[in-house]
Amino acid sequence: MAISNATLAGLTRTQLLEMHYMMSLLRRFEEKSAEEYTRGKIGGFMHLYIGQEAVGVGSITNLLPEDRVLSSYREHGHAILKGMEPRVVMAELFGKSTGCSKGKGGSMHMWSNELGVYGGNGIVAAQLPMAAGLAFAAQYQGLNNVTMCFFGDGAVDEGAFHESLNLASLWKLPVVYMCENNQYSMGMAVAKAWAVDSLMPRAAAYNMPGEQVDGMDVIAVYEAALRAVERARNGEGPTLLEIKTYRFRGHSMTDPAYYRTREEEHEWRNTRDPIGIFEKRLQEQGIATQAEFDQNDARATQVAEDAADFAENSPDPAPAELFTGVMVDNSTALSFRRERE
Ligand SMILES: Cc1ncc(C[n+]2csc(CCOP(=O)(O)OP(=O)(O)O)c2C)c(N)n1
Ligand SMILES: [Mg+2]
Repeated sequence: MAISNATLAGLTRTQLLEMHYMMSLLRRFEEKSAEEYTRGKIGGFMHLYIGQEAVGVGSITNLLPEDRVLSSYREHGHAILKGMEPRVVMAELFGKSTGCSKGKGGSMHMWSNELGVYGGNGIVAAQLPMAAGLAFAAQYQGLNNVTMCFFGDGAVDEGAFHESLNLASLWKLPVVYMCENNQYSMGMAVAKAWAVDSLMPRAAAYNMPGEQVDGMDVIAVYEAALRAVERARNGEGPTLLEIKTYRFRGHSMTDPAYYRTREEEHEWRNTRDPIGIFEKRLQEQGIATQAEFDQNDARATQVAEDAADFAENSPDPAPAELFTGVMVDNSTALSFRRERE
């Protein structure tokens, strides 16, 4: 099929192919992480983003380098999309000194002040008030940056969600609240946890615009996030997006997923894969070819492999690192250690 100059949502062919590449990269990166976890190279808890790639890619594509991203523990992809090198993310997973947190944080603690990546948060909903705080600081300092905060459907029943949305709306803070509704919080189905079947009444409760979005359609996410980011940047305040998605794997690496059926999982994987849906659309509109998708996928696989090689060959943190970057007075900690030696 001849390749046209057609665009989708005002995005050029190059931009669309880049989005496809990033989705492929997140998929291959997470698959590689799972493999390394099984080999015992990665310890602790690890939560994968497989199935949810369209959410991160569609939304973070709208951000500028000075904008900020906060997320839950399912954040490897968000960090990569905000500019963190896959090598650095993988090294953090391996607990190596070349990781973004010098190997001291691991899977749930991707962080970079320079890139505007403010975690990786293990406490459900902890990132929501921090996002409001960052957005308040930006507003107070007269900066024009936007804070984008990702969280799960489980976070919306925490008090921190309500406190944050109320203040963000009251003070018209430049923040975008992105609920990745993957329909389960650990083993709890949304239908069994929410008294309402949509987040929209909660947006209305705080006088905040809200939108429900198909999270398996990267273009739909892109367009909704674009509207929300523009509102935030224009001083019109926060938006709450409920992005409907599905995680293809368990909650974490050790989840046998007894709370849902294999048929349900297969149905989503086979008919609602966000990468497959995007490829079909790009092909149908004559924007890109299977050969280009294969090329992107091969590159993504190679980058994920390279990240794992880099992590494997990186040094462990030096023992002295135990006493740096922690919230104690280092001199006290060191003298305490000397006394005990
Ligand atoms: C305040 C708090 N309560 C409970 C937990 C235990 N916990 C870890 S993940 C999780 C489920 C969260 O689900 P959701 O917000 O939907 O995110 P998802 O894992 O689906 O991405 C729970 C209850 C926690 N980490 N923090
Ligand atoms: Mg969830």
